[in-house]
Amino acid sequence: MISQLSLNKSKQLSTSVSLQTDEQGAEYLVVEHAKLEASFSLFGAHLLHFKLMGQEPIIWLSDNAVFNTQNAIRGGVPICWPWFGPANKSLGDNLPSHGFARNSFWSIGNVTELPHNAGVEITFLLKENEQTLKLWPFHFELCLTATLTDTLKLDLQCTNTGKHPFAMTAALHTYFNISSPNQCSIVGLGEAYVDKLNKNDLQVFTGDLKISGAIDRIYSKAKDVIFIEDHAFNRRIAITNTGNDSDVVWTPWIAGAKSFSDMSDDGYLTMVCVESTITNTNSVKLAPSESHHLITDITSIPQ
Ligand code: TA6
Repeated sequence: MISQLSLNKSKQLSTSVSLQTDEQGAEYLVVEHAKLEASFSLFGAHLLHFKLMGQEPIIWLSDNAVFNTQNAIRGGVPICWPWFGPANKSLGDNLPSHGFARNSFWSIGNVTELPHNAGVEITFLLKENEQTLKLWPFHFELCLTATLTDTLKLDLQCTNTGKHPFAMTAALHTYFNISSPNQCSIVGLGEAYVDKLNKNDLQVFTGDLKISGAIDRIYSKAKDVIFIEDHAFNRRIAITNTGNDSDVVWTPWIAGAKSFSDMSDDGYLTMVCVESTITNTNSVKLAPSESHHLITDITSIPQ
């Protein structure tokens, strides 16, 4: 399933879900179900793999991904929280890009086999600890609920468990597996975007997005479903994002792929990120005991 890893089963958690460990003792959840296969790293509650039987994987993972439980894993669905992109300078220097959730050890909440053999639902939990409090002085609980059926739904619930309000930005930073850029287009994006590769200029956008070069764009939230149309894989991937204020599209393209040691030089040819994001610091402010859900719901529709 994950060729980059050599795993040993340590515990069967349910009919289709097992806890496995790699040679360094890092823990993974592996799902082997009649309808689907999937895997997660508990480091980051990071979905690494999702594939429906009879289809190409929906989620992309770098051939050169590093599993050292220190750096974020390249590919899958990194959970970027409590900030998206670089940290606010007021928090200090040398803070990790995209927050600390993807570089933290999460615990397993519940593992549930769904009725009628429909799939599985797994929850992962993270709360503040000594390391997170050094980076970000707030008490919180994160609960990622992964519902794996013939669709993939990731729901990140963020709860303020402290006595002080906090603002957050975030991303479910999904790397999608595609046949090749010239066989794909992205349809249904918002009508304006900030172009991070062009002085953060605000651009008006209509029509389908072709993938023919580096892209790093923060789109206004889509009005409805976003589709990745993949003519060579004969499928449309339908992406419904909720609780987000924007959708980000990113591909590093040739130069970017070359710059990442954890991505092969041609890795850009089989991936594109379409992310469910909260990028405006004014969008989500949680008072004590308040919660927010950031969700991405992904379906593959054969054509
Ligand atoms: O979501 C797009 C982005 O913010 C890009 O600017 C690029 O930095 C990408 O995320 C990957 O970030 P990472 O820290 O995972 O290398």
